[in-house]
Amino acid sequence: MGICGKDPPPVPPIPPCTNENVAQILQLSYEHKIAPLEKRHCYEMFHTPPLCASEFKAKPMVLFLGQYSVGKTTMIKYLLGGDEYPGTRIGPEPTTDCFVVVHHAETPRTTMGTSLAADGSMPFQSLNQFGSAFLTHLRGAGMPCKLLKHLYFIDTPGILSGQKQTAAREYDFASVTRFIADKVDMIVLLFDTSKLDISDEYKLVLQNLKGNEEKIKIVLNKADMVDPGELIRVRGALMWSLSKVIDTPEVPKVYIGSFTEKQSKNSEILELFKDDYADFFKELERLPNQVVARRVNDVIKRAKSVRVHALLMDEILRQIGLLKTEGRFHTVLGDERLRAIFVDIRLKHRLAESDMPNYRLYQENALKSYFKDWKRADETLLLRIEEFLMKDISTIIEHIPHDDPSAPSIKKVFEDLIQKQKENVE
Ligand SMILES: Nc1nc2c(ncn2[C@@H]2O[C@H](COP(=O)(O)OP(=O)(O)O)[C@@H](O)[C@H]2O)c(=O)[nH]1
Ligand SMILES: [Mg+2]
Repeated sequence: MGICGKDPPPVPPIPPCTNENVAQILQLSYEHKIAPLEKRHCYEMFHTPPLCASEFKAKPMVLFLGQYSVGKTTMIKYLLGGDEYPGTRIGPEPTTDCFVVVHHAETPRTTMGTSLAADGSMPFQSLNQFGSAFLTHLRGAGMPCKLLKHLYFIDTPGILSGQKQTAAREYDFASVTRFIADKVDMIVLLFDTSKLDISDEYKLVLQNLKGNEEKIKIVLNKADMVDPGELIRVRGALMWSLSKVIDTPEVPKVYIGSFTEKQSKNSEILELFKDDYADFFKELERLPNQVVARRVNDVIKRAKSVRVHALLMDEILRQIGLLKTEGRFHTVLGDERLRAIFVDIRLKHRLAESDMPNYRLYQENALKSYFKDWKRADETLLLRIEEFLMKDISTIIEHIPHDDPSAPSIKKVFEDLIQKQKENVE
């Protein structure tokens, strides 16, 4: 029985895992073995809302980030075979002031943020947490494009240039970006050959991509604007300034390109980028094949974090004791005690530093939370999450399919794109 009274409801039988039902088994395991612990310990208040069913089935998502006018919208248009998504605005001035989810639809249409975030068939319900100030800056753009049968593209408002202009926005741009970055499968970071400086807001956004470094693809765009010799120097300069902001063991690959049809008549330039184009397309092509593995990975990360969260809350409450007054909470959540609790839990459960939540953020959220909702751990629920991490997950990983049935179809889309490019040059 749990430490705190009633036993939780039993886990209903979960069917055996096969190559065909991995996503469904993952979802069932999450709903019955992880989500109940999240609910018990108000995980949402400290981290992110529970995963919803549509997220387990979702197609891979690609997020485009970069300063104003770096060519994000133009690049999406290019990848869609030259078709603009409904409501597209391209230009040298700040154009896209919205996050736009570009998705497949039989006929071109646009949807408001509130409808998009309410649509149970799409994986965007969790965006509701950012409230109406954000939802008015969110749109859906549907169109009948083959590539969109396999992927979602997310276009974003330009990152502000210069210093400390974030206050100009009505919502917290960096938090929204961090949240979306956690959910997506690839993050395309665009840089402009003529404007390499990384603004304060861009730095904040890059710092917020922590933990998602492996999803990042860097594109040095508008390469047609500088001469080929200069490009190498520009690429070096970009890699140098990025290495100071993004913390990765290897210097990330920088794809050089110009994803617009305007310049493709110039065969010399095309010749220069053609390997980068092909490599970049290959990365996109691989996404549907990797999507199940990535969802499994996300759920493992989340399960570990939920477990640590439960252990922390339990220890804090143990130290508070029976007299649960506001004053006691503030004492135990003060730096002296809380830091010691973090160290204790980490050592006792043999966790790495990176397994622990961000200390300051944790403390901040803890002090903002409703103390009356805090609960001690429930042994049964903790055992379930441990069973998931120690046992279930290895069976799930064993059954991750390696060949996506849609692979030939997405491959064809990119072959056509490369062919079209060649014809443009000839
Ligand atoms: N020369 C050149 N211009 C580009 C390229 N990509 C985009 N542009 C231009 O840059 C401007 C801004 O593009 P846009 O896609 O609206 O940028 P966004 O704000 O990042 O979405 C437009 O005038 C585009 O035509 C490129 O590769 N080369
Ligand atoms: Mg744009």
